[in-house]
Amino acid sequence: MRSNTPAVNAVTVVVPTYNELENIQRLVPQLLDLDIGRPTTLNVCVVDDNSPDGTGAYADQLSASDPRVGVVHRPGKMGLGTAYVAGMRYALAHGADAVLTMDADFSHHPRYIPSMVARLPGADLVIGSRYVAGGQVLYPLPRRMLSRSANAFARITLGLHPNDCTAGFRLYRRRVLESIPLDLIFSNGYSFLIEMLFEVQQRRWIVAEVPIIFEDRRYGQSKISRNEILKAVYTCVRLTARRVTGRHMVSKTEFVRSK
Ligand SMILES: Nc1nc2c(ncn2[C@@H]2O[C@H](COP(=O)(O)OP(=O)(O)OP(=O)(O)O)[C@@H](O)[C@H]2O)c(=O)[nH]1
Ligand SMILES: [Mg+2]
Repeated sequence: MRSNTPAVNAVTVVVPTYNELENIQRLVPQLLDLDIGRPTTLNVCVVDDNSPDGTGAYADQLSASDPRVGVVHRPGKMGLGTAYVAGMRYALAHGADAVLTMDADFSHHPRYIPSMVARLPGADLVIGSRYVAGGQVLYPLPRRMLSRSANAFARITLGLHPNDCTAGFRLYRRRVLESIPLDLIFSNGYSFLIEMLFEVQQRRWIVAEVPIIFEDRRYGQSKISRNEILKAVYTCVRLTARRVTGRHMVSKTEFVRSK
């Protein structure tokens, strides 16, 4: 287990978006109004994939009126996993000590962010967790069952310890992201979350969970496809093979360093 846990001064919230105009109009102002405990500052990075509904253009307006808001534009819908990576890279390049990822649709409510930041001392990754005491999922039953099964499958096949392994509501310390060669993550969609957690656990970073109540989106449409289930299974199989063979991802820079 790794131990020393310095205080964080700057948190960047990464919000991937695809057609989330109604949500982003509400979410970003709420994020900027949050009190996450002085002297920690909060910045926002919207990663938009050229949303036809104008989410990206709206995010640009927010950015022009408040320097705490940044926008990463990508030319088309390229998947949630690479959107997270683009946002993480932006945040690290702009001096973030910690990076929080969340959905735009209020399933991850900003009200939980202060408790996630407060949990960071003593942890390297904090998960906004649906599956610890006090957590809950307010989805219709079939979606709840799907979510539970995906989570159980990932935990069992990969030996992951956290209760909620598929949550996108996460707060990573900078050093955690710097320890993982993000360019070598192979999962692009929602299974990116499973692969990232696997890499975090492999490196023995300390993971904490704080309970959240996950609500269904009120505005806009879901982007998750049936394909994501197959992709998650593929991710688990590929990572299991890596576990069994004892081969871990090594980036070119790590390789050079270790020679
Ligand atoms: N930039 C980018 N964002 C994406 C992409 N796919 C999904 N998102 C965003 O990722 C977040 C999660 O997507 P959702 O469609 O809410 O997925 P979900 O929460 O599993 O599904 P719902 O239950 O319908 O909400 C949202 O903020 C989306 O706008 C993508 O390809 N690119
Ligand atoms: Mg959602």
